[in-house]
Amino acid sequence: MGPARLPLACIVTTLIFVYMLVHHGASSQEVFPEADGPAAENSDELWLRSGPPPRVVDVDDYGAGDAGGDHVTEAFLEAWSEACNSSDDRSVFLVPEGKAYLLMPVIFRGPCRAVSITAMIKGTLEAPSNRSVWLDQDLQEWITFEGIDRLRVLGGGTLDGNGLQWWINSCKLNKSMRCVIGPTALYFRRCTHLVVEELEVRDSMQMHVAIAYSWNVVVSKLLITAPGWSPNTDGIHVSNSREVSISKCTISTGDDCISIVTGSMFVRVTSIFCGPGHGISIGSLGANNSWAHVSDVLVEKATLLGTTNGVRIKTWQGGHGYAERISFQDISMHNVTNPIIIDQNYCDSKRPCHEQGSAVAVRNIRYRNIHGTSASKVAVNFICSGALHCDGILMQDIYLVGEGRYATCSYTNATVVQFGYNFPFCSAEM
Ligand SMILES: *[C@@H]1O[C@H](CO)[C@@H](O)[C@H](O)[C@H]1NC(C)=O
Ligand SMILES: *[C@@H]1O[C@H](CO)[C@@H](O)[C@H](O)[C@H]1NC(C)=O
Ligand SMILES: *[C@@H]1O[C@H](CO)[C@@H](O)[C@H](O)[C@H]1NC(C)=O
Ligand SMILES: *[C@@H]1O[C@H](CO)[C@@H](O)[C@H](O)[C@H]1NC(C)=O
Ligand SMILES: *[C@@H]1O[C@H](CO)[C@@H](O)[C@H](O)[C@H]1NC(C)=O
Ligand SMILES: CC(=O)N[C@H]1CO[C@H](CO)[C@@H](O)[C@@H]1O
Repeated sequence: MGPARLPLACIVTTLIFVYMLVHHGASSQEVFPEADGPAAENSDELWLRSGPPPRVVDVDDYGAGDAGGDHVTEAFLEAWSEACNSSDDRSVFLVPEGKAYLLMPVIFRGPCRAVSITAMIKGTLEAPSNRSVWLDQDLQEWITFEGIDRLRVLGGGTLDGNGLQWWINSCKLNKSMRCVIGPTALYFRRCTHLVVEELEVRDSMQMHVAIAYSWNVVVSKLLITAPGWSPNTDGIHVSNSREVSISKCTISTGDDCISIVTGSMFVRVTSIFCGPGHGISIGSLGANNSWAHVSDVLVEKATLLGTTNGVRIKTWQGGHGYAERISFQDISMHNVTNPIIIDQNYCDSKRPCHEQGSAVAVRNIRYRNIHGTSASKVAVNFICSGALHCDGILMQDIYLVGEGRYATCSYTNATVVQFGYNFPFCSAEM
């Protein structure tokens, strides 16, 4: 950049800054209207109001406690049917404390007659370890809640996916194995006004918690754990859902702590501890030339420890659509390999991905107050597509140092605007 163009660049920079301040400052309330307080308050109002006590349906009353094998699952389904279609406004589906139940793949379906249902899981649910249970029937979920309005799932209990057999037979770890999709431990599909809180989900076969085609969702205080080497064990996976709030979760797995993929809008992620794992990801998006979109995501107050990525946006070449208005702020990184990364050339297939003429657009991405240590030299890395450059990346008050060496910023095909004190500083492309 020549000296004559420098003042112009400063003016442009300042204008963009003022624009973004006004834009973000004014809109943060509007942008995330339901995701935080309001949803929870409305729900509590409904559930905690005085009136007749809720109908409590205990799975042990249907023989779950002393049955074996498939009978446990039948008992759970009978109890669910009773709770779901209770003529009382409120019902509780209870899994009592101090017991473990071996539960086969099961779908708890709505719509329900009860106005609101609380699935109170106090005991432990164990998944069968034999993979044939899923593979023989081509199933990809363990416990699913589907098509339910005003469901709360909570209680302090544990869901144990017993995933070891899936991990050691994964084609990711052993190239001679056939690639199969493993089940998700806890799946929510087409749920509205959903609350999921205070549960432990561990050792899932593949993803731990998935939220799909849902609206107005509050997830909090989950403890999600699996070994750092377990393949594809994402913590919380959000797709095709809007107004989702995820807060106060501790996630240690072998893949993304949180992944947010296509069809997701107005997602707020607050106070997350992540590590080990692959960090907090938007994407991947645009695989197989697909159209994808994610917008209005806020990730704030996260701590990442020893993860392979910190905050990441990943898109495949050849895709279409966009990832836009995404903010990452107040994040602390400790020994993270790629603390800040956008990768528009993401490729997770056995065959190499060749260059293509289209890309998922990545624009209006903000990084603010992110500090800590990088395990690799390149702490900030924007690998953008020649087909469609990353547009409107704002960096403000970034401070990332290497473990015992300098950290750098590297970017290609991106427009980066920097404010405040930034280290490493991203200098223009040579
Ligand atoms: C609730 O009742 C409806 C109507 O009888 C029925 O179709 C539905 O399957 C029931 N739901 C459950 C979970 O039993
Ligand atoms: C798993 O289940 C299949 C089919 O039910 C059975 O043939 C196989 O022996 C079981 N494997 C183990 C390790 O129990
Ligand atoms: C990979 O799988 C093959 C059989 O499919 C097995 O013989 C081999 O020991 C496995 N390798 C490792 C490293 O586990
Ligand atoms: C892309 O399509 C191929 C062939 O249909 C399929 O095998 C592969 O799993 C797909 N990849 C993704 C990431 O969906
Ligand atoms: C940092 O991470 C690297 C690789 O992820 C690891 O080898 C190293 O031991 C870690 N350092 C500390 C101080 O934890
Ligand atoms: C470094 C790099 O990959 N730069 C690419 C940016 O995009 C243009 C096309 O717009 C390519 O020609 C460059 O190679």
